[in-house]
Amino acid sequence: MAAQPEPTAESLDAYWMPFTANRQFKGKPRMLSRASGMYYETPEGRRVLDGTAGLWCVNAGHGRKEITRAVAEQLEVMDYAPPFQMGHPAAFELANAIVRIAPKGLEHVFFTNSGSESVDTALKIALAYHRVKGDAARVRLLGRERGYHGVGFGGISVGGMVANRKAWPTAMIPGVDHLAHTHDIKRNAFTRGLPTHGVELADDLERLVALHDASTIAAVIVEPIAGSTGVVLPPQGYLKRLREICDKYGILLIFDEVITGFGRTGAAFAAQEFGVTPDMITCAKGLTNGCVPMGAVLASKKIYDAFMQGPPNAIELFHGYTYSAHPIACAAGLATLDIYQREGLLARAAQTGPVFEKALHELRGLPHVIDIRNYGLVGAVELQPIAGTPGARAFSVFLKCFERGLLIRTTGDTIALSPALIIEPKHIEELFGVLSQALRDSA
Ligand code: PXG
Repeated sequence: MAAQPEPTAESLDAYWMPFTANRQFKGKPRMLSRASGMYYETPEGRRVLDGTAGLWCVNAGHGRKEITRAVAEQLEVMDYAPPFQMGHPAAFELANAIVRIAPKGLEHVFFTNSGSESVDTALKIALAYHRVKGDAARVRLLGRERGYHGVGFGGISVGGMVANRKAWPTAMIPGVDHLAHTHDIKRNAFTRGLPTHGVELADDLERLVALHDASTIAAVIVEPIAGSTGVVLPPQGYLKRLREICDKYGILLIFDEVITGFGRTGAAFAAQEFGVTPDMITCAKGLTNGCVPMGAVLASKKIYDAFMQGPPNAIELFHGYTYSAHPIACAAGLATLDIYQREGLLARAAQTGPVFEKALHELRGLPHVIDIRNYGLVGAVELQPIAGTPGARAFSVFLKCFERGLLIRTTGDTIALSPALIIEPKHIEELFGVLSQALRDSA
């Protein structure tokens, strides 16, 4: 490929970049222009090992030809079909393919275009479900501190990020409350796998039931493993306990599996890995290997059946997107699930996980490392913040890694790693070689 011209300050001005320090970036841009397997390439031709599967989404690795072909073919055959009152075969095929790998009992799929839309869709389904059942007083939605559920108004409301509450204090939807988070370095630092301490934090749901009364609560939404707020793992037994309390009070349980879905933990969904079946799962990202935007809500038979009543010509759920089940996204999704199946990728994290875990925990003892956490192919290294400038220490490690050919992700002072499921021991060695040097150099 011909060398591309150097970007100028002017050429970078128009694009308002998301979740990005725009001025910092535009002063010293970090561009990616090609990708294949485990690597990106920069416009100058530098190889960069992708330690984050794009943004937790390219689970089968970059540049999968099967997906390219499926998408190109679908574009040729039919570019678009309206999803309202009309259907196309790939939409039904993909829904069936997702149900085949989903936890037993989750038998229906509603398509969206992102994780944020999946979350808002699931919350709306939860509210409408109780209404169609004649339980319209169940209007409260419960999330958790440090939760991240995307950027829609519903998602930021049930989410527990202070930055959202500071920027949009009056935009939160009413009737929302939050469980305590489960991050507890004092008791659980450097645990391998699920934290030993903290199952009792699930009882915080009992506190909220005692405060609001179960008859007003529609649903609880949690990430089985939270990613965006610094990789927070569920203590052993915690999710099971949440499920029990939800069952006791008729509250729906929603797992937000936007990052844990499609093999990240060693099973298709974290729900299966942790042996807890929610009433709904929200997903996106890995569904299409990140190639085409698409999300989905998986719903139980109980929920779907509750809606399938009333006049046969009536629209049962007044909700949907112009691009729900977009044919191109469906083609990408089908090709992606096919790769996951054929290559056994949905279980791969369980096999590679121990190699990854060992290399990750060898970073213990390096400067400023105050905790290391992992599960499947998720890893986190938490650093002691620099007093007065939270996030600065991890960001400087991020910059050093990128200079040396490794892409990591940082949130606050936590470094998050989520490599593609195709990662091999040689990549693991390269990844931690660069990261440990960057940590040493940042001392
Ligand atoms: N729920 C969860 C659990 C997520 O992790 C979303 C919803 C929103 O998805 P969309 O597709 O609307 O972005 C996410 C997104 C990070 C990071 O660095 C993670 C996400 C997005 C951006 C950065 O961990 N996850």
